[in-house]
Amino acid sequence: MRECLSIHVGQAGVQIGDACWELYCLEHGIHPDGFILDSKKDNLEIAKMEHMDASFDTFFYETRAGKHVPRALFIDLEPTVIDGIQTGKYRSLFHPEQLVSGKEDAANNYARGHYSVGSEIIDLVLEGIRKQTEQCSGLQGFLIFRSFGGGTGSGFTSLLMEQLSMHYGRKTKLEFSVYPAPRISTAVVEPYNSILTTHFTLEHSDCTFMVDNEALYDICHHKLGVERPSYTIINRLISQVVSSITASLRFEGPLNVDLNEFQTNLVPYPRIHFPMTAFAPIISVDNAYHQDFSVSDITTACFEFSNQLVKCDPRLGKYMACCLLYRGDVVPKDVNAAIATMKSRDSVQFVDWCPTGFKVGINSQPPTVMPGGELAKVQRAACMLSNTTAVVEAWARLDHKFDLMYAKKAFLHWYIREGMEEEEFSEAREDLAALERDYEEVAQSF
Ligand SMILES: Nc1nc2c(ncn2[C@@H]2O[C@H](COP(=O)(O)OP(=O)(O)OP(=O)(O)O)[C@@H](O)[C@H]2O)c(=O)[nH]1
Ligand SMILES: [Mg+2]
Repeated sequence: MRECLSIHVGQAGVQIGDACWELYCLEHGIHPDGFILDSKKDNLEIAKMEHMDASFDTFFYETRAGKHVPRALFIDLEPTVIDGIQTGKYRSLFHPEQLVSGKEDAANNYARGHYSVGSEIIDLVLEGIRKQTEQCSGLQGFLIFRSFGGGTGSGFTSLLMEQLSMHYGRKTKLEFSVYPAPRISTAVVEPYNSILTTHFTLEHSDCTFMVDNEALYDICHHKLGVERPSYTIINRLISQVVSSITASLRFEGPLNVDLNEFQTNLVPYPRIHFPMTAFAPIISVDNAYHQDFSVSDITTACFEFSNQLVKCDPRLGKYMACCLLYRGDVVPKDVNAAIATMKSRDSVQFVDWCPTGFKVGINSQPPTVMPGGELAKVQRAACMLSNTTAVVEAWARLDHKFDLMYAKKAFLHWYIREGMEEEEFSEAREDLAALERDYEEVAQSF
């Protein structure tokens, strides 16, 4: 067994978690109460008897009564977002101990999440994690979901990551992190929180998949025709991407490639661990009629700016690695042809120390969509994970915003008041400058 424990931190982490678990349940035929849908039950029983596909045990554990419980923990420093889950459609899916909340939030302040408020709840959270890991026979690692910009998402997560490294040694830690977007965020200090948390988690995180709210907002607006996309809609799109990335851990198949293998290919140096994600097709129910997307179409689309989940221009950078995760009705012959076409394009440049290899996984399960959602049901989809030096653009943008405020020492007193020292700001900022330089260096030719 290679179990994964998902940890959802702060509002963004919890709400994205809500969307992900809803989708996982639909994909595996698990009812909101945790029981397997009747129509599938017999098949599953047979499958289990033949030791076949019960692969989703990596993400769910089964109680003696036959209920499937997510291997997950939801954490927020204040109660309202978690209350939403406790009163929502999937309320009975989780054990109450999996939903941990405190009384007051971190008020967009990294220092409150990491020190004052966060430190009060950390033991309870670690105890919750310990209980979840007791249900595992061979824990593979942790998947951590959070925003960079929130006080809890930034501050508490970095506290938690340190603790996880301490207690669980080298167990893999993968992150899904929301990159702040001025258009939909409310806090001016998000660049501070983002830089601080990136610095303090850099050595604890093995791989961070960033999703940029600005990019997601635009995708929902332009591709799904939603005037003002809500978090619910944005999170559903994120859940599709998360599902594609985790599918190899939850389903079996001959062409399935384990996430570990992708990771090995994606991260050439420990610090250069922020692959960009792209997803295709993203098509609304209204527009899907009569459209068919070939393997070639979806592969090409993954290289298009409008399908990227982080705003940066890959034509300005070089690729270090490129992984394509297909699901649905996809055969290797078509994939090879599509990749050959992409490789011949001038816009797709690899660093010269890296073979222009593409790692490919195919999962035969077609994507599932949420009933009543905006996304159309399609027969096949692709998710591209690429480590490109172009993401340095995203860091440079944040660093610049940090500098503007920091030059005036604006808002610093809020952090100092909660026990932080100014040196931590300059230390974090210097580290991010070093990260920018690291990216420039790997792009250089010999
Ligand atoms: N994609 C997405 N982004 C979100 C969601 N909720 C909040 N955000 C973004 O997350 C950032 C704010 O962080 P939150 O996660 O709300 O904050 P928190 O972690 O709860 O921390 P505090 O409330 O400060 O204690 C902003 O950039 C928001 O745009 C969500 O459900 N989905
Ligand atoms: Mg909050």
